[in-house]
Amino acid sequence: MNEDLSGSLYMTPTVFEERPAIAAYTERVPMVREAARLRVGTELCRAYGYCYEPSQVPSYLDLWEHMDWQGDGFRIPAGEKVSRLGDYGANDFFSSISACRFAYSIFEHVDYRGNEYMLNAPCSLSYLAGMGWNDKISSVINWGPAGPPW
Ligand SMILES: [Ca+2]
Repeated sequence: MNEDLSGSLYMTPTVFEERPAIAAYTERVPMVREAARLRVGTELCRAYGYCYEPSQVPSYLDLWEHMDWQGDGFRIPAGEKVSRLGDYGANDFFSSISACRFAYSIFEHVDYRGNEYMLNAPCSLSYLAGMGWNDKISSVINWGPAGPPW
């Protein structure tokens, strides 16, 4: 991951030739557009698996210390955000994420800076290492029912 704030990457899952892939951009707007395009029930969920109907999963976002949703958990209610996970002893700490009804963003650095990964589907992530995010999250937003500024 690039530690230079001016060189951040904006990432969201996508589908390439019916297989899961990560779309990465140097600008935020096209990433958000791609996240908006691949919504619930689209090819994204079919490619990724581990996805649910939105009504089946909670409105809050749960992050976990270890892979497979084990260890200490941390909950972000719908529409809320945490600018410094270190204030809760949880900087660069999380390794898996439970499925959430709403879109959310995780950030490499505090104050929603550095690389961003936005997920706009009710999919759980069993191990963040596979996408390069293990023990890296420093701030997080659960966009809630309003969603991100599409
Ligand atoms: Ca970090």
